[in-house]
Amino acid sequence: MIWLGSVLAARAVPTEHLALSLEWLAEFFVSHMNAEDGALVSARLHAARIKFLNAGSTPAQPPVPPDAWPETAEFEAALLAGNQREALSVLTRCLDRGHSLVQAELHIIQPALYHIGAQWQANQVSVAQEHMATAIAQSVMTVGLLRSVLPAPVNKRVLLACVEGNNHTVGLRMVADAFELAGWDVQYLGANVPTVALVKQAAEWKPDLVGLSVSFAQQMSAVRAAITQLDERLGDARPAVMIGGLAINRFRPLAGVAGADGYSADAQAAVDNAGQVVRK
Ligand code: B12
Repeated sequence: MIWLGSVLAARAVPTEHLALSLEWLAEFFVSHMNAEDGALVSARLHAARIKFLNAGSTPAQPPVPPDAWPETAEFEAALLAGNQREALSVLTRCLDRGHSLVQAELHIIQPALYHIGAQWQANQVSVAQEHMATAIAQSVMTVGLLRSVLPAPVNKRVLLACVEGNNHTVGLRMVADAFELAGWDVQYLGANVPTVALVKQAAEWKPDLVGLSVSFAQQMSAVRAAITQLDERLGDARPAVMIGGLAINRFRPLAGVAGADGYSADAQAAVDNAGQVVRK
């Protein structure tokens, strides 16, 4: 590995390409090893990638999603300036033009936060700005939900949680909004939910679907623990489990390692796929 690194460095391969090669290695090992070992190797390569990028002189390029709407730049500028009023006005204009909240979240708020994350990683955006941006994004999403018309209930329940160790809640909140706006009853447990508490809540509320958000490969062990404990406690009555989040979007093979019933890449896909994932 060291030899490979020096050869590549000597040929002046861009930092971000080298970093990507660590992701490919992780994907390879995840698909060729047993689940737990693969997740372990993937987590170490992932940590190495972050260390490498942070140490490098060339910052990684921000992953700008191809489907970011033009309003994203304006929205992102408002977030970074701490201008909640302007951020809300961008969102409101989109909703007034007839776009659904979920589409606006996916095509404006998500790409804006991804771009802010890349700039944060490159030290171009401060921790304070990132925190402020996240807080404003969450506030305007709440306003957007409150002004959306809720459809008739479909009599399905979804329980949503970030697995133990995951503090990234905004994506899961988007998933919650998408289910709300599709008529589901939603319970959203937020960040870093202890597995024991999650299982207890599922046993008491009896959802049709449990959705778990995962940001880092090593959190797949929390997914596995949750599914094992749901199986032990509820047996055949265990709800279906759908997983999603940054970790899996970056390393798709992770979706298969913990025994979940399904995976979806984003909030809209989660709702679209739910019918197939939920047990009859
Ligand atoms: C805001 C933020 C934070 C905030 C989160 C606050 C909050 N309340 O959420 C705080 C400050 C807590 C934070 C902390 C950290 N963060 Co952070 N964070 C971000 C940032 C900038 C935005 C996250 C976000 O909201 N994204 C937008 C949402 C909408 O996208 P999403 O999460 O991918 O969600 C979509 C899909 O994934 C999917 N989905 C998500 N969940 C689920 C669940 C289900 C069931 C389904 C079906 C689908 C689904 O649908 C969502 C909507 O479409 C990202 C940048 C980025 N690229 O995301 C970094 C980022 C995720 N963070 C990162 C890091 C490194 C950290 C820290 C380790 C930093 C540190 N040194 O402390 C800690 C770890 C905390 C932890 N233990 O979880 C890295 C992760 C690197 C990686 N995994 O490769 C990123 C990518 C930044 C970067 N470029 O380096 N972070």
